[in-house]
Amino acid sequence: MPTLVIGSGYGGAVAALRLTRAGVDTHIVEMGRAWTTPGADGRIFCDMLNPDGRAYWLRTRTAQPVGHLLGLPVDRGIDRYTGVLDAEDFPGIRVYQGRGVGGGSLVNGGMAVVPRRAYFEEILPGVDADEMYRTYFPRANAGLGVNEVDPAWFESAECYRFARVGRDAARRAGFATTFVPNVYDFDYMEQEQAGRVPRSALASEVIYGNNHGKRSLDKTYLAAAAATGRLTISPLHTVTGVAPAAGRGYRVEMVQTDTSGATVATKSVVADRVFFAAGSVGTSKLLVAMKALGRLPDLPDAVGRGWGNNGNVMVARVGHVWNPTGALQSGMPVVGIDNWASSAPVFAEIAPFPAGVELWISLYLAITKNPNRGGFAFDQTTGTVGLNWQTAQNRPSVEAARTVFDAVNRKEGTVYRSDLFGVGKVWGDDLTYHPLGGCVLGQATDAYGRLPGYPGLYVVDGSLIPGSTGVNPFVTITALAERNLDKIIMTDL
Ligand code: FAE
Repeated sequence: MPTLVIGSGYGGAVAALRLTRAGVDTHIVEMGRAWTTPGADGRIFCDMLNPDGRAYWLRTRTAQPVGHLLGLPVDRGIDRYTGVLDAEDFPGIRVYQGRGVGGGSLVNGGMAVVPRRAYFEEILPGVDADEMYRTYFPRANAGLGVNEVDPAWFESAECYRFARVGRDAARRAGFATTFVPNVYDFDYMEQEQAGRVPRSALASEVIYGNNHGKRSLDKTYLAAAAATGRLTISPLHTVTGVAPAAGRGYRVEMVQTDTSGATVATKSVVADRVFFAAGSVGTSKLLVAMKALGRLPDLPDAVGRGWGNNGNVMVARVGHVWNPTGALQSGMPVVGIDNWASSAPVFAEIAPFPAGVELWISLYLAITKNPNRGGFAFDQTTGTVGLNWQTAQNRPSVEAARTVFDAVNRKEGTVYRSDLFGVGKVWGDDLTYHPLGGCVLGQATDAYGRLPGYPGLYVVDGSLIPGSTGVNPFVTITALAERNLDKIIMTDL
């Protein structure tokens, strides 16, 4: 019986590579589709200016992170389809996640950031930081194909005018800025800027997928795992239940859907080992439901707890007419404002606004140190799992971000935009790209992601991280998965 992995994002891809390389036949079950075949327009993914069904997971209307412009809603009707970006709505927050073979790597901005060591030690004190920074962060960066923008090219590239404008304003207000590595191939991007190859990052492609240039997991970890000949992937299969099987192993139940989301079959298999890699929300929802329904009754009470939004908050400033941000903007951010070493820590990426026309908008996604945490709970009446998180819990993030951007505005003589996140709404405080936690390492699991009481069940994704990493999270998720898989393969297999 093969080992089963639920989900094909960072945790799932690392598990698949390390298990198959260790000689273990591995089967990934992934609810989204395999993004390998082009649509009628010849492209696999649609761009941000012309979203269609491929953009969103089972929605009939787009749910854009920046949902307004000049106070008017910008969302539009689309076909209901198993699209690549899920905007999952909970009462206090909208959580964006990738859906498809490759998980979040299909839709994210590719920013590959190793967390500050002191903060990593603070959030995961039980993990040997020496080992992480010596072995596993470098291994993750190599496996992910991380590269850096050429600083000289950056200074002259038309597509990074917005980033230079944002950087210079931050510096004038006294803040440090830093280049941020990325998994997008910068050689390819230079060719895009020069007009020699089809454009992707420079054609408003990012959160609905990139047709070129991006080293998403299907091109890195998952491709390497497939090359072993030991990996099987079942896309458009959603796991709905996991419980001990009669005899040994675990029975895993799933539904197969078509691209309209309709069920075409229900299936169940028995696996000796199951790795939960459905992401912070997906893994937490499954485990909380299994505990509440008495299918995995001995799971620790810590399952479902310790969820956070990585302190995400978005904000934008109005630029000066004489200092344009550029009609052509790369979808991949490469500069961050680093004010972490302050009493209100902020690490803010200078984000593109790739509308294709000049808008003088400086947009930021701030990562802050928000101590508030939410939790998942099973609702007996609906039979679903909800997330207890109130928008007001994001206030510390807004306050921290305000210290930075008030200072920038003061220095520049500029103001916030209040037309992008709603009418008269300055802060994008009710959405996150970085769900973390819900099955925290060393609390809901042992020190390596094993679920106590259930030998052969493991958690391997962002749900292990207690709500915050202080930077964009996928390098941390990948490195931690590498560490845990090393241990699990050595001692359990
Ligand atoms: P994830 O990548 O979400 O993978 C989970 C997989 O499991 C998905 O493919 C799901 O479809 C699948 N799944 C869920 N439930 C089930 C089920 N029941 N049955 C079968 N399959 C299931 O999890 N992070 C960065 O570090 N840098 C960035 O620049 C960045 N930008 C982002 C931009 C956007 C728009 C978004 C949405 C995220 C961004 N992130 C970024 C966050 C990053 O993508 C995220 O932390 C990781 O993808 C999480 O990795 P996991 O392995 O935890």
